[in-house]
Amino acid sequence: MAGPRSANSRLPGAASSARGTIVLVAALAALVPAGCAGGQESPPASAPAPSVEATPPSSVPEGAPGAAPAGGGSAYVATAVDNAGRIAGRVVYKGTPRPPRPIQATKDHAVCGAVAHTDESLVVGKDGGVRYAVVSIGPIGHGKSWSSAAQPSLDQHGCWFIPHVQVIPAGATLDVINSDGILHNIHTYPKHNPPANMAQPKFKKVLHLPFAAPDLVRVNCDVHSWMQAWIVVASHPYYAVTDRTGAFSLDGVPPGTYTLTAWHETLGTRGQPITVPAGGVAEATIILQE
Ligand SMILES: [Cu+2]
Repeated sequence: MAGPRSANSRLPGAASSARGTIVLVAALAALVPAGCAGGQESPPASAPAPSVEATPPSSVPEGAPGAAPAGGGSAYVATAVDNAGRIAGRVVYKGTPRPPRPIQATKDHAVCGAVAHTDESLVVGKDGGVRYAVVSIGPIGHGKSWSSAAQPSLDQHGCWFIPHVQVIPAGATLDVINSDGILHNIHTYPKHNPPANMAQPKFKKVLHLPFAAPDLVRVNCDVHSWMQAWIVVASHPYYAVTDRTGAFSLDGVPPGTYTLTAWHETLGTRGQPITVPAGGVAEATIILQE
């Protein structure tokens, strides 16, 4: 059914006037010099003027979430990293963001309406910081190992997916948890992994979803149309999700030059070059716009 979230639920490949607008913006951004595309937001003085590219959310360029590994599919190799550097920066929205839209729970009110939620498809904080952007570098064939993170999970709590956006390693199995004690439904829209569409009744507390291949996966609940999350299945550990200030940090980076890419579900993808000094910090500001 057409829920209140549908307008922002841009299916990969789905045609819409909104997407058309983004395509146009992306095309224009690709034509103008980098300094113009970046508007008034200037990168740190130490950073070179970036060349930029912007693509709609449904497109997956190399280096972005869900892109095939560089080097014709060669696998990432974890090694010791000498003189590792760090990338620190922010993803910033250009323009005046629309106000957060309250979510109207249209069923299961006792559970779904217990806590007020607002739409998370574009969350812009103070100073234009964009939350829930996924920042990564590439191509990179070797580097640090994945940190021994806890088992990745996606919780359904108050008819809300928590977290809204997360990065998991390719080959991981995601625990999908039903904390609500009501019927939910897990419906995934992958490009490189088998899709899932299964009910999760109240007695089924955990479902296990394996993701073998790098991917960018939208997740919906067909019972509650406003529920949406994103899973980035990554081929290497140099990924980060921006916080509510738009900040991110990537550490343990082998010195060198990469493409630094930010992806956001509504604002699309933008890449710019970055050089990480041996044992030092490279700073970057990535500007996204609708
Ligand atoms: Cu649900």
